[in-house]
Amino acid sequence: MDERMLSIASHFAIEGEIEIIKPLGEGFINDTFIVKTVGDTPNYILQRKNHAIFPDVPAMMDNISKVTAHLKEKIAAAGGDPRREALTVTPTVDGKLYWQDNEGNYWAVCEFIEGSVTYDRADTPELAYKGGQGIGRFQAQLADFTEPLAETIKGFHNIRWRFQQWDETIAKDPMGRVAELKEEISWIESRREQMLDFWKMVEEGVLPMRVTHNDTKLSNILFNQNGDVLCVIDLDTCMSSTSLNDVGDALRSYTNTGAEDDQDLNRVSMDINMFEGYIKGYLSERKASMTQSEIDWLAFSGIYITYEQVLRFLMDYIDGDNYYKVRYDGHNLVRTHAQYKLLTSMEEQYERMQQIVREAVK
Ligand code: GN1
Ligand code: MG
Repeated sequence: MDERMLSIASHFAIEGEIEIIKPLGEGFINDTFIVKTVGDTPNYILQRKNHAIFPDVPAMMDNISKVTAHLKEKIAAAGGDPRREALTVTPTVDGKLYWQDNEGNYWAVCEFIEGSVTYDRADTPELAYKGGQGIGRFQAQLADFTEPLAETIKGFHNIRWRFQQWDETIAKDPMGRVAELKEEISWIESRREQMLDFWKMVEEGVLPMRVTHNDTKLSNILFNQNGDVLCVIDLDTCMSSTSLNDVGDALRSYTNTGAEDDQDLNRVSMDINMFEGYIKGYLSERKASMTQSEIDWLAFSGIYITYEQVLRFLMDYIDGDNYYKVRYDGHNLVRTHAQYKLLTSMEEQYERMQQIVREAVK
């Protein structure tokens, strides 16, 4: 086994004897490993947290620790299993939430939840319903969480801040790519005011701030063998924001008939049945505590976050692929095109989306 990985893992309060450490999954940001132990002791997830993207990893781990403690209280009170339905952070042997190696990398560990299933794509509206229920419940469980949370990534879903980064990146044009991207850039510019108008409602308090997850794509949800949501994972971006961001990001992922980086745009569109499933599942947990403004803008949230994702992929392409991990040259541009196709499909179906929300809240 990789001696270096073993030595990193040895700094954490891991029960039992380590059998193997292997890479896991395809996160775009962190490096993730599974740590298997011999016999009945738990297995673990070991992650190198991307310090370039999360400038204050200690503050991020502190957020995660507080949020999971709160979730565990709620789960226990409802008769659930706190160790399976919320993440359990495994501290270092000296009680810290992370360990820093001599190259400055930050590492963190949590328990692996056995018998859980993840999906990369939603195949049925029932799965979308369950996913919506899962995030709705997550937000509801955190509704009375009042401690301040650190902002782990500045302006994460704040389009005003994203435009500032965007304008700077376009002006710099470090790879000389701007000239050949006239059409793609016009996709962003033509919707700038509309998106700023939406964000203004967050800035002015028309849309309330809540504790949100901010990265609610399908693969960040663990399901159990019965197909119910077990646990919401990847809490790195848990902060306060509008609850609509969590719905929007989930819609971007659950409703897509193609892949996020599909090369065949004919495969990409928004499946309205998945939309309906997700919205109904979400409302089943959250309807009672939503404001009218949140309900009114629920359908638009999918458009907002998908637009933001087009901007982020395109901006990273222009910048020279420094943020997202890419598997091939031009990967971020392929992602841009695929997400733009999804955006236009949502825009075309927006009226029907609004109608579904209106009927579901009746
Ligand atoms: C990233 O961390 P991961 O791979 O779950 C990104 C999300 C994007 C997503 C696109 C911290 O998610 O915002 O929507 O890729 N996370 C961060 O798949 O930037
Ligand atoms: Mg993430």
